[in-house]
Amino acid sequence: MSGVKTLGQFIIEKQADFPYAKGELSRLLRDLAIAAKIVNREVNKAGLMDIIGDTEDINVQGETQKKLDVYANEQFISALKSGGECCIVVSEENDDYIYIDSEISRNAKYIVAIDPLDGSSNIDVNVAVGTVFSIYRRKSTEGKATLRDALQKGTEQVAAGYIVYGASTMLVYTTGVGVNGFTLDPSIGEFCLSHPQMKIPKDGKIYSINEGNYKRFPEGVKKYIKYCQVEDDATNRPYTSRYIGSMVADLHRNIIKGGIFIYPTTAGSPRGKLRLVYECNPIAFIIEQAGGRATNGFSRILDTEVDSLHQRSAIFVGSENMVLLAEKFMSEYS
Ligand code: AHM
Ligand code: MG
Repeated sequence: MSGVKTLGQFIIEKQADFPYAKGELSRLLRDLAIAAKIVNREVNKAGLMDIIGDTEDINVQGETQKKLDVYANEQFISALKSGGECCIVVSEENDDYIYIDSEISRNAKYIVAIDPLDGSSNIDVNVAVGTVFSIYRRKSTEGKATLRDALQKGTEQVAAGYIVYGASTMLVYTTGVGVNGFTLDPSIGEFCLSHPQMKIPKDGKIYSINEGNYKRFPEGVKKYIKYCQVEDDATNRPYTSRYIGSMVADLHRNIIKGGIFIYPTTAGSPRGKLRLVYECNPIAFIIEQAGGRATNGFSRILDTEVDSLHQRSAIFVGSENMVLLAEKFMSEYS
């Protein structure tokens, strides 16, 4: 085990970086990591078990839930309940926020927003899926935490992370002091530091967008896609198109290799598809901490006012220079 640093060891070492270093945030991260391991175990077994397939429930977005979405949601909520550091959970799978009403959680200082299993339509075909989470400090100082505590701007996040259940399972997180990535070693059941101080390249040559929606895109996005496809040696074009349809997996690849991920507004979804609170904000925080850029095509994701738990947003995220150029196309043509 020499030379290996586990997530648990790393979190304890880094506790002094936290603005409120009493150990609660460390314990909260630990709780999330425990649930991630349980979800990972089930995701890995998905092809073997009679767990694949739609349940009859429809989630608040009107989409059919997969059984593993439900399972992942239960696991994360249950880990947060028993950990005692979180008073409110906002989840993609629950219409309303969940107030944790227990003796140990009553004075808890943190709020967690989570998409327990993102990209779940990929499970049936054995393609990577992910979890995205965001952590806020409770603002109210007395009584029960309220909806207002849950509707904080992205700039207020104290930590955010994702787990990608891929060829290997990785947990990547930030507490606002850089981004670190840990790979799950299944033989010892621990996330081990494998990608310290992750930095996204300033430029890249991968663009990730669902081009099937091309005709419904804003003019600026159409023009940017055409720019990516033009041959030009000086700028290394044409770029490569890569789109998995699992935001976490698409993002993770682009962080490592350099690239841009775009989910714009479309004619059918004028506010975008992805959800601000538990998809765009955590991803934007991580990317900015890795040296990249995240906007809605015009302004910074993290500065967006949050009006509702399931609010949607367009997102342009990734290598700084690529996002800047896409924004230029947006301001010129959209
Ligand atoms: P989900 O939260 O219902 O899984 O939806 C989010 C997913 C993202 O992971 C992915 O980037 C996007 O939806 C793909 O959408 P589309 O199929 O429209 O390209
Ligand atoms: Mg999602």
